[in-house]
Amino acid sequence: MALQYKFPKGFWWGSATSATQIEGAADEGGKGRNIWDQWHENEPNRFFDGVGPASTSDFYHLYKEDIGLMKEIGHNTFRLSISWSRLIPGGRGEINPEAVDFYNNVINELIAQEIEPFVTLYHFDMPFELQEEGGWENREVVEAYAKYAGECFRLFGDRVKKWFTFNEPIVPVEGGYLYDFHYPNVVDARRAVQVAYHTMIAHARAVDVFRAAGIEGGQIGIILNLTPSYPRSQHPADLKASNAADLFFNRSFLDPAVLGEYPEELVELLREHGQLPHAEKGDQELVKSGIVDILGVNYYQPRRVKAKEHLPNPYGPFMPDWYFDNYEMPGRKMNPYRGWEIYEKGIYDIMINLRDNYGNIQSYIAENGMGVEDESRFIENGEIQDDYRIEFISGHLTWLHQAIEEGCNVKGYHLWSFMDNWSWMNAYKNRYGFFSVDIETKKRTPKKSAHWIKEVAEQNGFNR
Ligand code: BGP
Repeated sequence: MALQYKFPKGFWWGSATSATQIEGAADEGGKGRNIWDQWHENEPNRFFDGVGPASTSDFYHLYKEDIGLMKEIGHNTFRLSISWSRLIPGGRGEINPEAVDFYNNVINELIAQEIEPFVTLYHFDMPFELQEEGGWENREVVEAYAKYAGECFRLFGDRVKKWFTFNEPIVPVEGGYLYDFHYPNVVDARRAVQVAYHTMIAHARAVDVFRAAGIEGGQIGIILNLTPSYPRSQHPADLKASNAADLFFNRSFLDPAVLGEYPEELVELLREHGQLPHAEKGDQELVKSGIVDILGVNYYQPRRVKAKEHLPNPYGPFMPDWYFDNYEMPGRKMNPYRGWEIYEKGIYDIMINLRDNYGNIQSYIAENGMGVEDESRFIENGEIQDDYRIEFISGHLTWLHQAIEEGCNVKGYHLWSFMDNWSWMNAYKNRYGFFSVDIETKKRTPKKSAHWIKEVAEQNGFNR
């Protein structure tokens, strides 16, 4: 019998992770320190249960078994990131040979198992020494990053063909410089804008270096958490609010990465408030040269927006959310175990937008997933019965399938995440994996969704 939702031949099925969240071995193998190691040391109480990044899920030691499990559940792709502070402790200078061995072993094992590595260069993990120099506020750090990227292409580009410069670059801007959930815990919109701008410049420099490296069959992209912005109503004030949120949180990276330039409206808004970042001569051309081949899309939840009810103090410091309030739409479907909205059609709306306004760029779902607190309450016969996750994934895949039917150029799906992992300040609070991880023993156990995705990958589709 024909499958109800059959995906195009060659569709990528896999899951996504990042170095700091899974590797552990934070002080092993010659790794340097990154901002997470340091922040946890300074303020352990800001992390859920006080748990830091020291050992996480221990992929550093268990990668071979993990890749075996990926194979078992039908993955043909796996998304991981390289830890800058592991490869180049301190961020500049000598390469750490133990890190080269580790990443070579991981990549070779993936390829031996016919699992395509999708590799991110930067997933929130600034080497601490470079943060001390100002991190992304300092243009010299951009050059250090370009060198690091070049080393990655040189060392691994013969085998890795799908590269991504950044994961969710807006998140360190929001977290580190606006809303206090990433180091360095600054709240200053002017500095946030500079950090965002330099991140994009760093992206463009890495793309330049990538082009110069001439990696045969290689493609380069960026991974953005595109959060569709839905207004409360069609009232002009709500529309304006929703447009502003879209400009700040989506288009500030999407437009330069895919179209090679910033939206004029965004530039105007910043100019109006005297918030334009410091730029250098030649930057416009540089941003143009950073146009990507491929785009990774992370989608968890939409942003519902209404016009600001109380006008902000015009004499206070400028903040992007001056322009909108979040709107708690009555009746919206919520993830009862995490508090985020679930809106499956958002994934379709993102794809239609990319098709119609961004040249139908080749894209992948680089993250989509459902975080759940304390999944042990769902154990039956020794296995977590995560039917809610199966429902979450299939709901999103149904809309992704619809987008593909309508001509969208989306080629794969990565669940966040392969296994439960350490999630920044939330540590192990929200569990996302196809496999659960006992954080003491590091034992992996498949959840019901692991068996389900195996079948989906093997049939290249599913019935609902
Ligand atoms: C995304 C990040 C991931 C991961 C995920 C889940 O924004 O790219 O690194 O952390 O969010 O987040 P949380 O554990 O806070 O639910």
